[in-house]
Amino acid sequence: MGNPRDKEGKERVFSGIQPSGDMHLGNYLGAVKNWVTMASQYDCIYCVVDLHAITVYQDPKTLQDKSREAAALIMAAGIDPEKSTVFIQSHIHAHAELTWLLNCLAPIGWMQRMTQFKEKSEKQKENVSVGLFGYPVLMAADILLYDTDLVPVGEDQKQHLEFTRDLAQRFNSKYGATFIVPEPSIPTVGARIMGLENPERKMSKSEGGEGNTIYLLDPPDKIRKKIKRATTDSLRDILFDESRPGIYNLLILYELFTGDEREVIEARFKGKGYGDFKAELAEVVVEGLRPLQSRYKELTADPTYIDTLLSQGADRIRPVAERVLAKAKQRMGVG
Ligand code: AQP
Repeated sequence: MGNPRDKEGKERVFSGIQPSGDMHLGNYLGAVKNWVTMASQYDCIYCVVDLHAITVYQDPKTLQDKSREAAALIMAAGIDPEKSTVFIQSHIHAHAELTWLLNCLAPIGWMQRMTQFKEKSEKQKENVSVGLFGYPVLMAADILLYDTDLVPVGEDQKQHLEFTRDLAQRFNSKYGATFIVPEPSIPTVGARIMGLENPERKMSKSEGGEGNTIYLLDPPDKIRKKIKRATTDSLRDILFDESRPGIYNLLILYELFTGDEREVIEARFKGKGYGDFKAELAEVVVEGLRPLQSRYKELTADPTYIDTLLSQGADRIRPVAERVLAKAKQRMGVG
């Protein structure tokens, strides 16, 4: 069933990325690549969620730069801003306003069960803000504001999407049908990319050292160096064996960039050493990122161009958010 508010009858997809650092291969292979695939089939809204990023401290100037960089990278990866909507969350005030309305409806017991909050607050005990606790409510507002049908979610965001659904249903049953209850869309391909130095933990913007993460804008030599130094093990066979997290993670990268079958890859490297494999993987990653990097350069050659695209994106979608917000306020008797 198409979204009743989409002219072409396509279902609507919403997803976001935090500008909390430099975008990396995990973001690309686990999320953005799938966004590109979805864009041909759905009415897609992709949001750079700067309000989510500030739930932990961000240097203000860096945050502004990284927000634009993330938007440009999404477009460079293949999202056409004419066909999909790309915008910065804080450019549409309705996100913050709906968050407040939903805050007043979200039971604190539900919030206390959120595992991401437990993990993140454990890591930064001294500095846990109310905003970090309220992160799932802001995410619910993002999704519900656009009559979203589908939300692509990885393992780590499943609980937040379930929370969004519960909150939408709670609102609808208390105040009357207002929000579309979104469904999760589990990507058919995509993977959890692990760190290069510490393959036991996911590759991340904010965790692990420089050598742990391949950033989308890393120059070729940096990529080669990082892959060369990636942690493996003392064994020799190049096999997709999950019990060997280092080599397994590198093989996943090779698989995702080449699209080759696992048996073909294993056969290709039979009898070869880790050094040969890493050298070939590095070239595959360098070549795989080349088109994205050159498109990024073009898009950012004129520094005002991305801002123009982003303000057009926000202008196009703002009326949807305002209409849904007005309906929610009216239902609650606010205003
Ligand atoms: N290592 C990863 N493997 C696969 N997918 C990943 N994602 C993040 N890291 C990996 C996916 O990228 C999307 C956007 O993520 P986000 O901006 O919400 O940030 P995050 O999930 O909290 O992960 P980061 O990039 O490491 O940021 P920090 O360090 O700030 O927490 C999501 O769909 C996410 O699943």
